[in-house]
Amino acid sequence: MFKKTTKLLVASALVTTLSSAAFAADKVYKWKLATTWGSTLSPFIDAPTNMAKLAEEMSDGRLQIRVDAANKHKAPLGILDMVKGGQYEMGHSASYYWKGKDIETLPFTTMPFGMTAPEQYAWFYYGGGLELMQKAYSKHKVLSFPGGNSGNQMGGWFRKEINSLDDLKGLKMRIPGFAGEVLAKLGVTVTNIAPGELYTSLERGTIDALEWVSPSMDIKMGFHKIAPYYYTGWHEPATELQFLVNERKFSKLPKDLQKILITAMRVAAYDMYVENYHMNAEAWAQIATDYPNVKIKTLPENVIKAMKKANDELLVDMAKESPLLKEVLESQKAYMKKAREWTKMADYKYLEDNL
Ligand code: PYR
Repeated sequence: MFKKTTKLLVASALVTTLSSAAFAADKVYKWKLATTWGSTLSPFIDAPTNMAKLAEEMSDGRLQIRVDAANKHKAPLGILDMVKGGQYEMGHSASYYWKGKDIETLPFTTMPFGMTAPEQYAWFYYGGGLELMQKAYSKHKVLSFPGGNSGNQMGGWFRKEINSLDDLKGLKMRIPGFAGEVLAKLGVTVTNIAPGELYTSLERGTIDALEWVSPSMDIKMGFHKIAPYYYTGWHEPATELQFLVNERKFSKLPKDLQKILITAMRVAAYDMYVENYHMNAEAWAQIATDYPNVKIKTLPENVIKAMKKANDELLVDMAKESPLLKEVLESQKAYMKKAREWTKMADYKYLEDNL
């Protein structure tokens, strides 16, 4: 009798364990992601959209992520707050947009005169950058992952030519991130404006100049119709977007779905970088054929020199703000020094010899 009861108990415990395992494997997680980008803002919007599609396919429908574009949630620059607060499980944006709230998150997008995209990706994945980014976001109980890179950006659209440092004084320009700090030090009135309002702000004269991305995304915005001077880049050599994930929600996902999510983010990020390169090549060719009035310019040497000096001074100040910032800036500097020697030998020398 005792034996029979024990057997029954064991059998029923087994059934319970198996059915709860089956239940866990069947459970569908329905998440939401808020992004800074409008629903047609390719290729930025493609990174979260493709990531969600991949995650759903790889999980056989167990992880479903709805992507809400800025037109839906109406808070394009409030992504960190919404993920931190748990209204959204995930976000997709650019870390430097919340430099006013948490300066420690600024360096993970891009830095003026800093690393190029391949250098920065190497730093993120193999040079300790990803760990430092998680450290910076841990106080918000948010995880952060690379979310796609624009590569080297153009310096922006100006209504008037910049011939001297005096031309910068009093200029009103939309430019986010550390580059905004550099220009502010040289007398520019700097502001950040969400992508959806850029054209109107320039058209109405709220700003005199702006930088957005590069031909891939700029031409469709129509800036060339109202600001003919298109400057070459110095300020954003490798703009990395970020996926943000609410840490508590992530910890509740089964291990396999966590792995699927991380893989989907990494694949989608890489794909956006490549897609943007392709779109740039097409749009750059289009400028030559369709928009001959666009005037491609480079800032005068003395202006670039002054920007570099301001940048170096501001980096010294920034490193004093917190031990973590000091660690991040030192890590970026050391990594760039090492990687740049190879970039010069590989890409630069190749182009020099074969152009
Ligand atoms: C910008 O806001 O300017 C970006 O490049 C993301």
